[in-house]
Amino acid sequence: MERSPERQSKKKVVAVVGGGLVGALNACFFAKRGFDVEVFETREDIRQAKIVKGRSINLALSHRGRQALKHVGMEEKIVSQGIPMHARMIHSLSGKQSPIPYGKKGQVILSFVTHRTEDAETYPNTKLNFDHKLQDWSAETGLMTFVRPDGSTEDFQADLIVGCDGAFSAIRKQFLRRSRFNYSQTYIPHGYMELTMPPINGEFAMKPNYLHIWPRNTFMMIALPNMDKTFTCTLFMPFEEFEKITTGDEVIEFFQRYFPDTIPLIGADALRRDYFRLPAQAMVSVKCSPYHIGGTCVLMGDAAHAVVPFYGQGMNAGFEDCIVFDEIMDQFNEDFSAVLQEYTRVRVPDDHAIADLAMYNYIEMRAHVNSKWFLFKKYVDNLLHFLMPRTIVPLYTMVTFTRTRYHEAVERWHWQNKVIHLEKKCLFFLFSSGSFIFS
Ligand code: FAD
Ligand code: EGU
Repeated sequence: MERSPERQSKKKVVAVVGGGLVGALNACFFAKRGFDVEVFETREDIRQAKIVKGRSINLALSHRGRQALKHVGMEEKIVSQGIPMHARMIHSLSGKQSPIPYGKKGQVILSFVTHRTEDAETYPNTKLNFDHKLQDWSAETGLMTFVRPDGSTEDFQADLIVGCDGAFSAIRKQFLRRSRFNYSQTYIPHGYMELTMPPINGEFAMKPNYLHIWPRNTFMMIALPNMDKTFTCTLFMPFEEFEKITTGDEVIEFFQRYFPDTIPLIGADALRRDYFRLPAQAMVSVKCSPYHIGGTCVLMGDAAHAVVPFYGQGMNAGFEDCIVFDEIMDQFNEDFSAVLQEYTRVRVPDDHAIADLAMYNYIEMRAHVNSKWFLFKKYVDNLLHFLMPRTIVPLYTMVTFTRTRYHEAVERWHWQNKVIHLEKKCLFFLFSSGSFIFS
């Protein structure tokens, strides 16, 4: 069956491939502009599914993501379904908990659970096509072929194809065949595993309005609160170490050694069982450019830039992609070839910057970040900001609580580090020459 874009409306047809977080939001942006939007998603419609398969991780939503939701009038709805976190809670090995605020009052990040594709359907000019897996497409004609669960295929043609199909993008495969397309992907040696911490006597097992962190160099655990009073704990460690643990007793021994305070909270029996339920998951960093082919296809979200999760920015960056694209649509009057070219020009440096930052933070955390070091670093960050609020703004503040372009945040960070370094030198000089003079 072939569906053609000739409809009553003369508006162009936009096909969004991938109905994940970024695809669903993007559909709203295009629908708001009045395009005919078709979303194609491999998975079945989760509203009808009996069991929701796979993992539904909770994510930290911060300023960039919220701004994007605001553009399509969804900020309030999503925010009301999330839990605000105004500080990190650092768990030391001894079980001591120390909070470090993110910033001023009102500077919070939100913990919320994903899977909101259905929100896109509030627009009448948007159609959701679940059970549609993109198999192949042509950059020349814009013709896409989808496979249905029964094995049949379906073709579709659109004026614009928006590839939001995640880190292993099928849309991106066609880019790879072309000349002058840059591409790199890196798997990090760490994997992650999710464990649930249930409520105790109907209440959160730990303080809810925090991002709980157990920094142990190579091993790290993070916990985010859920609306049902559980926490989702994410354990990060090298695959090698995951594989070393093969029995329930070894799981307990491992937790006893590194995360003893969590054993009674997760429950020893649950730990023994859940550790072996799913294998550890891999994390990949993908960078590429350009993001477009002519005036017919553009990549956004993880399809364009998968980042490792060590800045909590993957989804936020993908949501910001949608705003940036939308702004360029205004500037270039919805002329796709001009818009796509400009989008690549503007967005590549920023997405590459956040990919690099996230990787840098991964390397730094695994190298020497234990709870003392983490507390010390954030304390110094916040102190310098307090002393010189205009000169020194912590990097995470620029990344998490502003829409400063990612590449500018990095430049500013380098500059600030030079200033700090210079001040340290001056202080040292004053101190040492002073003690020399007075000695
Ligand atoms: P995805 O969410 O991967 O969606 C892609 C969609 O495309 C899927 O629904 C898939 O079924 C569909 N699809 C794939 N192939 C096809 C095909 N051939 N045809 C049709 N459909 C297809 N980000 C944050 O901002 N904050 C966080 O706290 C955070 N924490 C994270 C923690 C972990 C452990 C990980 C791994 C990531 C984290 N991220 C976080 C990153 C975030 O999950 C991703 O950046 C985000 O999900 C990307 O959204 P997306 O829509 O681009 O891709
Ligand atoms: C990792 C996995 C603390 C959810 C980076 C901070 C993260 C999240 C930090 C995950 C960390 C790390 C920042 C936020 C956030 C911190 C941040 C990381 C949410 C530099 C569900 N990171 N994350 N930085 O500052 O800017 O608190 O899985 F441990 S939110 Cl790794 Cl702000």
